[in-house]
Amino acid sequence: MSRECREYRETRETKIAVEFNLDEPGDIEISTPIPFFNHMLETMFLYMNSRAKVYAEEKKSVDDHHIVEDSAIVIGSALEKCLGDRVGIKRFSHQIVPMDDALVLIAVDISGRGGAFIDLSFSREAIGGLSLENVQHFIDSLAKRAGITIHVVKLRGFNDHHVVEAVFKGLGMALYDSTRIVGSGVRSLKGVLR
Ligand SMILES: [Mn+2]
Repeated sequence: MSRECREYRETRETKIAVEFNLDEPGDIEISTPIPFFNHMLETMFLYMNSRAKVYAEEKKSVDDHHIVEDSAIVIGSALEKCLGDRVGIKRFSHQIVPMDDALVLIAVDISGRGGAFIDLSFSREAIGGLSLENVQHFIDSLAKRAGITIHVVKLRGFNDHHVVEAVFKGLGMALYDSTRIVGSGVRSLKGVLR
């Protein structure tokens, strides 16, 4: 089985095309106007063991907000569709990810009720064109659209690049792990996960 996730969305502000595969690693091509965001998306998909293509274009140049938000919406929507009825998935995963001085905890539940609970603090305003407030906004928009509960806690770290990179690595690893097929039924007493 190979779960292929695809989505395209165009608004007056952006044009975003996303494809990735939950079961096949491979080439990762990321193209957005934000250098550090490219680096983080590449990191996330690498640790998701997913080949991926993300193309994001801003139709009206404003700042990094629309690209980050809309990319998260499109990735989240592709993931939601490709998980379908969530039959057989492991559902939960938690990761504690070190990157030198940085140590970050990520916990996900593919619950069908999307929400993000994030405890991150930074000393810098932005890195490589990415406002650091948009790290939280990316995770929040992805969680809501994909119907996934995501907790992120910075345990320690003084280098903001390391902290953010540990977050995206952990997110990739948690999304990989929680989407593994471990059974044949829906892993919920309620019987549904959407
Ligand atoms: Mn880096």
